[in-house]
Amino acid sequence: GGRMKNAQLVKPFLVGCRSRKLANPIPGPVIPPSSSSSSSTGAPATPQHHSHEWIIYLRPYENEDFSPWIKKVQFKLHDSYINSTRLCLAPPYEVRETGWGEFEVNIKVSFADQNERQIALYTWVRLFPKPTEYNVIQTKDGWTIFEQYDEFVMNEPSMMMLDVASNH
Ligand code: SLL
Repeated sequence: GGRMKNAQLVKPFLVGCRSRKLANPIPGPVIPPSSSSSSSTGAPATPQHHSHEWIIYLRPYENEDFSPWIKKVQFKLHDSYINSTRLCLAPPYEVRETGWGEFEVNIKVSFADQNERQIALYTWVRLFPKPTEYNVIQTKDGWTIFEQYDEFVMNEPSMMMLDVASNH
C-alpha cells in the first residue's frame, strides 16, 4: 500500500504511572555486604523491601480500543527487575509490579503497519510525589497518579493505518 499525501493521523494517549504504598511490604532480596557495591564505602547492606505496588501504562485518551493501531508496546524497566524488558502484544498495555525505588522507563511502540516508524517514549515509576510536580493526582484510596498526555502523529500515513483509523 502507498501513503496518503497531505493526510495526518492523530491519536491522543495517556502514559504514566499509578503507585500505592503496600500495607504489608514484601521482603526483597538482601544483598550480602561482601558482594554489595556499598561495602567499599563501609555502609551496611540493607534489605530492599518492596514498599510500593505500581502500574505503568499506555492507554488511549478517550477510552476506546486502540489495539488495532498497535502491534506491540515494550516497556524497559530498571535492570534490578528480573526480565526487565516487558512486552505487551494486546491491551492493557501496562506493567504491574512492586518495588522500592523510582526510575525512568523507556517505552517503544510499534504500529500495526510495520512501515510506520516505531515511537520511543518514556515515563517514570514514581512512588514519592515531589512538591514541585504539578501533574500528580492523589486518590482517596491512596494511589498516586503521575500521568502525561501525548499524541501519536503520523504524517502521510500508510493506507493500512488510514484504514485502521477510519474504523477506530
Ligand atoms: C537508582 N533509582 O537509580 C534507583 C533505582 C530501582 C528500583 C531504583 C525493585 C528491584 C527488585 C526496585 O524497586 N528497583 O527488587 O526486584 O539506583
